[in-house]
Amino acid sequence: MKKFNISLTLALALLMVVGFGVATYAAPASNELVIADFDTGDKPNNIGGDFGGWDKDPNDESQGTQMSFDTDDSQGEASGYAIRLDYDVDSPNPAYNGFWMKLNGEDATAYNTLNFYVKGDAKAGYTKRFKIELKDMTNKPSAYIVSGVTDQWQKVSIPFEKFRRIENWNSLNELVFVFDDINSSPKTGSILIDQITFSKQ
Ligand SMILES: [Ca+2]
Ligand SMILES: [Ca+2]
Repeated sequence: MKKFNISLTLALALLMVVGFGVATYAAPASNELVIADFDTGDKPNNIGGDFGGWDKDPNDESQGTQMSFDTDDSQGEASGYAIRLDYDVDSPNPAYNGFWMKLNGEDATAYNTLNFYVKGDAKAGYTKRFKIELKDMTNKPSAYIVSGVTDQWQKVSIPFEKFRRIENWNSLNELVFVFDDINSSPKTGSILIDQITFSKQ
């Protein structure tokens, strides 16, 4: 019996060490939630949401956004696969299109900043400006203009308070990237997006 007790004591001690190790590892509360890193090269995003390109008028072949996965060998967090958006708002008709991503009712109350990486494709050309819209479950779009895009990866961080029409941060519906014939210059080009996150700053 004594031997058993010693074994049990050792086992408990080992369990405590392992348990403590796990607890220590998990202790720093994550202050960043990855929404999409695209690194599987497939849908859905990291929180189970669908995404894709959208066109104002799918029957108008003179405009549209084609989404594809793009490998990128850049350093840093934006790596692996990224999303490539080949946009065309050069049309005789009013033109806007882009990229949508479902947020699946994500509760963002623990965070205060939307982040993503962006770069333009030097070969294809790219707009330095585009619009994003964030929507909660009421679906009222809160718009924000992203500017200063270059042909190098850069991190864009937008404080939540810029999205003025969001009422319920505990249940977000969708993030939308918009190319339109007002903000996009040139009117055809390619933008890459990667590592969409919420963070607490
Ligand atoms: Ca990536
Ligand atoms: Ca066109």
